[in-house]
Amino acid sequence: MTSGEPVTAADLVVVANRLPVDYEERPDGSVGWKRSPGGLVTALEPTLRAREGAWVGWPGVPDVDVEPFAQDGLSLFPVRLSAQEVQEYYEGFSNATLWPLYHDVVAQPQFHRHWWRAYTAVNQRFAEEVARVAAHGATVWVQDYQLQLVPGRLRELRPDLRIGFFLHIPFPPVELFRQLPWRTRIMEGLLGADVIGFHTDGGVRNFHWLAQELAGASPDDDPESVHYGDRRIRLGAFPISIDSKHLDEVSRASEVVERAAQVRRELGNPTKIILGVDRLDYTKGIDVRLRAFHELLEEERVTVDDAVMIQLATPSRERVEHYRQMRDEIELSVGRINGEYARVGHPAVHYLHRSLPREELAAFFLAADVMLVTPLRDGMNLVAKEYVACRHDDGGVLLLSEFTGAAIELTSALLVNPHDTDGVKEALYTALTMPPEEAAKRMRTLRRQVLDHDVDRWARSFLTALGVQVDA
Ligand code: GDG
Repeated sequence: MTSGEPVTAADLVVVANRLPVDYEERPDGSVGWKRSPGGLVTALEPTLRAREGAWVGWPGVPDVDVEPFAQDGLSLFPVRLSAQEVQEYYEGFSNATLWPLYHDVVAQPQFHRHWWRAYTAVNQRFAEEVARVAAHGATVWVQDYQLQLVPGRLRELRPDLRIGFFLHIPFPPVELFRQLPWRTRIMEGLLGADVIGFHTDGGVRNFHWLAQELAGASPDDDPESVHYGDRRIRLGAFPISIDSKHLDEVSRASEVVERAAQVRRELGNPTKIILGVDRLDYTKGIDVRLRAFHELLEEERVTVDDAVMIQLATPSRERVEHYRQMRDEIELSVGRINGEYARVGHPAVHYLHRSLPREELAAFFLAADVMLVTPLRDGMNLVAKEYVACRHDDGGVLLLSEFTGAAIELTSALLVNPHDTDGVKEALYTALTMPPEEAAKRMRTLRRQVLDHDVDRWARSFLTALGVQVDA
């Protein structure tokens, strides 16, 4: 137990690397908070507000001391990180060690002891802050790979808490995880939780094996549980989703429908619009789809009058070296394709390296005849689900990598192996030439899945497993 009584009556505490708001220093010198409306906030907000909810996280800017504050009935507790910690714990260990390792080593993970030390120190700080704010017997829900040591540290500080952990990225195959010099410490950290959630059964299986192999956990009659010390820990697949009904409504708004038609006109009314929307990340396989499109143009199976491609790439992790390199490579490919196949006023690939407002994104989804989602590895991939939610007209074809969590649910998409360039190319051609009746049939099936399984259902099922009473 930490010294002293908890400073709040918070009985449900979410812990994530980032707060749901970003600290902002404006050009005129004033400071304030900007909402960063991720799916997680949307999913958890109602439950957090209905209870005495709190959120612990980093405000997104280094070296600022911010007092806890309340916003719309939710208590926010900022955790301070120095610029060096951001570099070593966040950009280093989280994004240049764990991220590539957990995504099947699609880039080489870097192992540095000083990054690990920063990761442990920051995880300890998060755990201490939660221990300070959580009410006696409260439920704590820890999010994602940046905070895997928090459950263990927190249990030492506050054995009275009920602790859940959810991993938003894949939990890797056994042989890959075993490369990590600090593998046992990570497993012990995670095993501090009462419920550990993954997107897929594959993650559960990998974890189940490693918990026994590395941390000495023992199996239970239930294949989704392990025993560790005197506790029984529940493991489970909880595939995350989106606010499907809301997005469906957004995409039906007349401004969005009109904007989608305008996008098509602005592109010169091509027969087909092909779309990719991603954070600019080497796991997303943006190069894979550019190659497939390039080859179809080369083979003269499509022309720029038949099909144009739009690639929206949201800037991401620009200080990490792998990301800088990949951006250069993608921009080189786009330049090359346009150099060879564009006509003046008619680029083959329209490439935007920026973030767009949600309504604009919905209009692009609605305009796109073919949506390309080709990650080499992805925990879930929400973009695929967002595309489906926007197609209230049952139009459009989703081409989806088998290596996404989403592929397990969205089986009526055209599933592809992103490592197989010929396969992706043929699937893209199939998508471009698919009879509308077949496309609509597939889309109707996809929509049933996405509309029934929304993010609210995800949050409820996890919290119920954790023993939280969730109102109907
Ligand atoms: C991680 C896991 C898992 C993108 N561009 C813009 C924009 N976006 C939004 C999308 C979508 C989100 O960003 C990206 O979510 P993803 O799921 O596709 O990917 P990650 O960021 O890698 O997320 C992933 C997820 O966590 C949840 O557990 O699915 O596997 O890697 O919502 O729409 N949003 C706006 N403008 C843009 O330009 N407004």
